[in-house]
Amino acid sequence: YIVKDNRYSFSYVIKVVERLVKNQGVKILVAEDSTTSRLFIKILLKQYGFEVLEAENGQEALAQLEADSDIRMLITDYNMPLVNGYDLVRMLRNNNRFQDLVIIGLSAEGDTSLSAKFIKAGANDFLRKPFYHEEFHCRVIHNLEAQDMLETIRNLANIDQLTKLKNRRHLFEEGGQLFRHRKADVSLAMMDLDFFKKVNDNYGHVVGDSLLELMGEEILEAFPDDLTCRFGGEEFCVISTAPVTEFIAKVKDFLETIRSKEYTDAKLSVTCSVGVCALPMQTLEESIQVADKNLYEAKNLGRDRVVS
Ligand code: GH3
Ligand code: MG
Ligand code: MG
Ligand code: MG
Ligand code: MG
Repeated sequence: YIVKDNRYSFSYVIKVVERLVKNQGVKILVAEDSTTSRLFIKILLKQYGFEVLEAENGQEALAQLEADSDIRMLITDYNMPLVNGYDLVRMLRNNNRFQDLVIIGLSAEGDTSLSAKFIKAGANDFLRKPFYHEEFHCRVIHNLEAQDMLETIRNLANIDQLTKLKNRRHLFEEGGQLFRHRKADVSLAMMDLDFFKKVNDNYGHVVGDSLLELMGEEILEAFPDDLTCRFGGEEFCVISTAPVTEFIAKVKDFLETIRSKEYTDAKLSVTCSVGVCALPMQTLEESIQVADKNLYEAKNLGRDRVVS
């Protein structure tokens, strides 16, 4: 399949081989009622290294997508019994869970308005049957690559590269939403490592950075269900929708955990001071202000504690 066509340049062949490796284990669902058409698409996708799942109609496809969140792409025919491809795409795009699913619509020649229908409903791309293998391959790959790039960009925009926690930009976006659409408790903790400057002064910035990285891991582990961010420097912010007392208990457990361990090759001891805003505030900004005031007090009272 790769070398058969001598129009391909060497660098293109290399790219295809890399892609074959990358495609291993990537799941694609093919929704198509025609058995021959489904088999044909399946064979092509398998040649490219993909794992292929099949559905005979839109209803079956929806059930499979709901049961398996690892499915990256849906290739769907238009005319199918029970639920057609267009209605399937509309249902999927109305559900937040399926926003990142890559969708390619398919339909037989003659249905000229269907491509517009599919794309308007939220499909990423469209192919008319019958199609050339090369075009099919390119569209599948290009759409997956675009999705990968989007994912990379999203991560770069929202994640702090050192600690792997969410960054400040994401905090204000997501945290702001949490406050605006709040149903019950929203608590916020501002955390600041104690005497962190000494770590840098005594052991250097590289060790300081490693310690921050490890603190990121500890915070992710201690607050798996909460919004965990690096606010800046050695300050972190956690926003939780758990009941306030439960949240404060978790913060205390976190302080106990880091207090009892040694970090990096330098076997560093580290503690942290925390200010919690447990009041039902209207906005994220107000909540941060209260938490900051409590953090300041925690520092003044001798550090390594929570003030709420
Ligand atoms: P306190 O207990 O009052 O919070 O003392 P502190 O030394 O932690 O407080 P201060 O805010 O004065 O110092 C924080 C230090 O954190 C200053 C800065 O050198 C260090 N820091 C901030 N960001 C980074 C980083 O990304 N890497 C490293 N290595 N150090 C950082
Ligand atoms: Mg059909
Ligand atoms: Mg600080
Ligand atoms: Mg300080
Ligand atoms: Mg500090």
